[in-house]
Formats: sequence, C-alpha cells, structure tokens
Amino acid sequence: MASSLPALSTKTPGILRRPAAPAAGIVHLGLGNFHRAHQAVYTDAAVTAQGGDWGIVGVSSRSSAIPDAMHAQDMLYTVVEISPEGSKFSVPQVHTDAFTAAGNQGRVISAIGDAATRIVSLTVTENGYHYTPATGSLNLKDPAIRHDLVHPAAPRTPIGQIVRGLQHRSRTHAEPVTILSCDNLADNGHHTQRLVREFASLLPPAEAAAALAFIDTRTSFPSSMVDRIVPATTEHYRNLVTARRGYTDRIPVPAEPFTMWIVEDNFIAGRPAWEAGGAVFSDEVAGYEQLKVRLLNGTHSLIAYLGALSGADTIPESVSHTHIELAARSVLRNEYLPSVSVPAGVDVDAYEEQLFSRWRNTALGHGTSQVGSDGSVKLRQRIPLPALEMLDDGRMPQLLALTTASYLSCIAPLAGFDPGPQADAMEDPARGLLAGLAAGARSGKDLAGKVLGDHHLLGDELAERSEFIARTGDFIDIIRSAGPLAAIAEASAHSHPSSLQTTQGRP
Ligand code: CS2
Repeated sequence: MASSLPALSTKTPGILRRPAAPAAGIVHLGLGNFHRAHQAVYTDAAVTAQGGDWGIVGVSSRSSAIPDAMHAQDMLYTVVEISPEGSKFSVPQVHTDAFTAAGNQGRVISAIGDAATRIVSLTVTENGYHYTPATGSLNLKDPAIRHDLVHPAAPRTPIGQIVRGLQHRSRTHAEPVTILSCDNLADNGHHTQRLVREFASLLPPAEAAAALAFIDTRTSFPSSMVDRIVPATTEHYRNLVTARRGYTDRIPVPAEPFTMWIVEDNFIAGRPAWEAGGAVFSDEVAGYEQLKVRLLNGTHSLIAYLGALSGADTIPESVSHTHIELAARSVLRNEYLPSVSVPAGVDVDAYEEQLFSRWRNTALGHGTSQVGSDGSVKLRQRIPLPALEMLDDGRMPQLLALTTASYLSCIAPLAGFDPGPQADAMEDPARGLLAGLAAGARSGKDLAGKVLGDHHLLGDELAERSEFIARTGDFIDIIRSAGPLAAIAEASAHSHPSSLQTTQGRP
C-alpha cells in the first residue's frame, strides 16, 4: 500500500522538508485549488529564495474537506502540472494552518486581527464579493451582508470578515496590513477597497468613523492579475499521484504549466519576494487585468457556453469545433481587443496563440460546466465595457451578444429547450431568478428584455441599449430553433470583419 503524504514528508527524502517552517504572515481567504496552485507556489519559491515569515494560514469558506485533509497531510499537497507532454509534481510547503470559516468566525477575525498578519489575500471568486452586478457596489439586499452588518462577532462574507478583522486591529495594536485580491475582477484592488469601505461606512457612526480612519491610513489594496488554469481535482489525479509518486494524496491540485502573476507593488506592511517564483511587479496591472479578464476569461465564457450547448464536456473539446474556434477568435480580436490598453511589450498575436494552445490542453480536461458557472457575476466583469464601446461607435458587438445569449440559453432555457447536461451542471447564484424569468418569457427577445433591461444583469448602461438587448434575444431564439452553430453563423455573417480564419485555415 502507498504511504501517506505526512509519513513521506518526515521519513523519506522524497519530499525534503524545510529545516524550519516560516511563521505565518499571510491569512488567505479561499483555500481552493487555485490558491494552492498559484499564490502558494510563488510564496514557496519566495521563502526558499529569501526566507521571511510568510507562512500562510488558509481559510476555506464552508467546506472542511481541504482543511481536514491538509491537517491529515502535515499541511502538504501535490501540485500536478499537466500537459500533453507529461506531468510534473511539486509539493509547496508554506501553509502553517488551515481551517473552515463557517463555525469558526471568531478565529477568522483573530487571524486577520493578529499583529503578525501582514497580508490578507483572497481568492473567493467573483461571487464571493457580494457586490451588485448592476452597479459594482456592495449588495445590501444580500442576506449574508445584512447578517454581517449586525453580527460583529460572526461574519460570513469575506468583506464582513475583513472589516471585522481590521476593526480588531484598529482597537488593539493598529499594525498596518495589506488586503490583496487575487480574483478575476477588473481593478480588483480598488474594487475590494470600495466594498470594504462601503461595509465600514454602514456601521454605527462612531464605529464607522474609526474603521474608515484605520482603512484609509493603515491598509493598502494592491491590484493583481492572476492567471493559471486550474481544473477541479478528480480521482484520476489522485491515482496519478499514487502511481507516479508512490504516496497517497487526498487533495492534489492539477494545473496547466503556464502561470502568471502581475502585482501592483503597494504593500503597506511588506511582502514576500514573489518575484523569485516569477511574479512581475508592475504599474501596468490594470492593462494586464483588462487583457486577461476580457481576452482570456471573456473568450473562455463563450467557448464554455457554446461548447456546453454543443454537448462538449471540456474546453479543449469545445474549441476543437471549427465554428467555435472561429467565434472565439472573432470575439477576442474584434470585440474584446479594441477595448484593451495593451501593456507595453505584450505581443497580442503571440498572446492569442498561447491562449488557444492553453485551451487545447486536452490532458487538463477543464470542464465547460466549471468555466460556465457563476456567469451572472463573471460576465458583468467581461462584457459591458467592450460592448458599450462598440455600441457607442455605431457597431453591434455580435459575439458579445452571442455570449450573453448562449449563457442565458444554458442557465435560463426557454420552455421546451434542453441545453444539455453540461449546462444543467453549471452553478449560478442567479439561476433561480433567471429560471423564473425564463418560465414567464414568450421568446428570446422577451427573456433578454427582462434579464438585461428590467434586471440590469449586465449593468445599468447596457440596460438602456435596446439594440444590444434585441440582438441577444435574436440569438436566444436562433439557438432554440436551429442550435448554436446557426447562431455562430448568424453572428459571424454580421460581425466586423465578417470573415475570419481558424488556425487550420491560416497561411
Ligand atoms: C475561467 C477562469 O472559470 C472561468 O471563468 O475563465 O477560471 C480561468 O481558467 C482562469 O482565470 C485562468 O487564469
């Protein structure tokens, strides 16, 4: 029988333990796969290169599966880099503790409030910020936010936890701390700062004033662009680790070889030497974030929804359909790219080719249902600004309307339309609301009007653009009556420029 990870870590040289583990300096909210294959790997490299008390206390929001397994495995797990050429294995050694926030809210506050904590980082997904997609501000209708505003000792949301932890700091030692968002949100540092300030300003007046004064003088909120495709762990990866490494790991993390982290160097209380792991500190984070959120994430959404509607389980399977590749290239080049301020030194053609080769990584098998989940909060980050720019310019963003239509066809299918099992498996906080609207809708146009026009799902400004709403509705109707390929053909026929070639057709 294979040995377990902790036995290996202490008894064999297979995993060389650090002589002394770093003391904790980071509290990380969102102990999921992405964090464990991204920030943890950079932090491991930083501590190896330069030392420093930058151990990570990982906090998972609800599930205890990862904290339990981390404790059982001596805080270790395997990152499995997957490419068609083969797999590489590594074991980061930076976590000093792990626990679940649910049921331990006091512990979250004291961890964030601890004077030794100098960075609080987050990978809580777009959905974890509890903001209103229409306005970008804190969602005051959200029961979890309302709960957190009146239960100071038991916050459930990351924003509530951060504010309560900062209040604890301000009342005790007043040491400064950096809040570092690592989620796919445009301008994620400012976005997080805005939500934290909004929450603090809603506290009783004296408390609000003290909290805001602390936030404004003793914290910083750098923006960062994070990039690595990290699918969900499956039994396959557990078996692979056992077969290839000879030990049992309950929680290996599969990841693509590519990894990128661009960070604004604005850390009020110091930071690890993440550049040792390849992180780039730059003043151009906003440009990188736009590039990534639109070209990568935005196009990814279209590939996921069209793929799901065509029966594709995975992104590589989806993008191997010539028509879907065509639609993806068209939205990327003609509709997302013109809205991006490309950072100096980025070769956009090479970036595009690299994206397609990452998406084609069949060994990784990234699920269309995983990328298609939470579209109501993700698309708000990806679609409105580029769409509005084109509309202002007198052009219809055909493929952005198609992205919206294929999303709605997956999550809120009209009566009689079956979007298939991959779409059924997509999770979305707005699924109930949207399904209710779809049940009462007579046509695609009617549904698009209710979702975008009445409910402002993609923001206030797009809610006023009846031509975009109507075009989205057309595509919903075409998908329902003739399928996704017909909708791609219709969008391509009217897009600018109308003819594009796939890689196969290129000179
Ligand atoms: C994806 C991202 O789920 C999604 O919406 O676009 O998770 C994507 O894989 C990562 O951002 C890559 O860095």
